[in-house]
Amino acid sequence: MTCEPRTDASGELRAASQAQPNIALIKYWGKRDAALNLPVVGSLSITLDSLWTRTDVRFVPGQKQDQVSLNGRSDEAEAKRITKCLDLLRACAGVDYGAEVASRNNFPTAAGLASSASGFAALVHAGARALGLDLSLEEQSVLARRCSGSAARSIFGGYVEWAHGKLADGADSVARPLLDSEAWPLRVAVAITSTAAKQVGSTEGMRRTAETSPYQSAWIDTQEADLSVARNAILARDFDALAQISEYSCLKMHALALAAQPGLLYWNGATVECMHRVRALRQQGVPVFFTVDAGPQVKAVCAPSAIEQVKAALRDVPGVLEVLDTGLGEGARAIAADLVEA
Ligand code: 2P0
Repeated sequence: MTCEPRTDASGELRAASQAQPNIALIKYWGKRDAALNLPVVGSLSITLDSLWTRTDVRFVPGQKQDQVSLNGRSDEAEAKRITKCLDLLRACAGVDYGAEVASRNNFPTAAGLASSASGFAALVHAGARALGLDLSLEEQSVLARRCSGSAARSIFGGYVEWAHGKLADGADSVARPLLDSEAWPLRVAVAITSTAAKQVGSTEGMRRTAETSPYQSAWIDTQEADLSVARNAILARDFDALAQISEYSCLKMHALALAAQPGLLYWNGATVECMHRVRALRQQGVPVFFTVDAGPQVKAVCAPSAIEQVKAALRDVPGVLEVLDTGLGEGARAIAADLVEA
């Protein structure tokens, strides 16, 4: 990756961007290099549209520290991760300016809704532009990956595959778009079953799993076949094939993590009940399948014609607080700075 600052950068070193969370259908879990955030397996995701992170980044020459506001509040742990991410951009540009960062999500943070994916994709996209760095989307995906693995995928819209790569420096561990969202505009109902932040974050969960789960090598050995099935299902718009392989990958990831010591149990009772409801709907012929990440929310992916029926069925599950509804959307993009505070 070349990181040459543009020579025509002028005026305020400020830019704002929006990125959306993505949901993995073939899951990422496990790192081959924790410092560079290189995954042990490839993964495949869909980028959403109506959930978003909007981030405004302003570098201030002479300022020593970064100042970070997330949803109008300071958060020390997140501010540290943001500073580490900004350091990568500063190293590219050859500057040491502190930054003022304001970021806002329109969905619950850190509860298994991929807020770090949209958050770091938006941060890299805005920060690179603020510094006048001329980075391709693939180069932005590599930088976003180093800040949070799944953020590599939120740089792009629609159906996205992130390669695990083989190179030690991770230059080939990059996400690439597979199919546009308009080419197969599936919808997603998200059943929120808890708004509490999860007890074990993904980074720690992956480390614990790799060290203690007896299923780790089987997970790695079977991932390429799953990716191939999912890729073909997407390119053929074969809903049933995508449903089968996606639920399989989800349950396999959770089985892997459940077998860690101590076991990682990201579900609550409503999570499980939602999964049963989705399967019951599918048995009745409704084109829908579930996926669940490192948190208790259930994402039900369905054909557009089924969205109202799926939402109603999930709303009916005791313990479901709210059901969000989204389509598939675009990748990271520039926005006006006033949209961040609006
Ligand atoms: C995924 N998850 O593929 C998987 C499935 C959660 C379950 O990527 O440590 O926040 O920052 O690389 O990206 C969540 O992990 O973890 C995640 P780090 P990240 O979407």
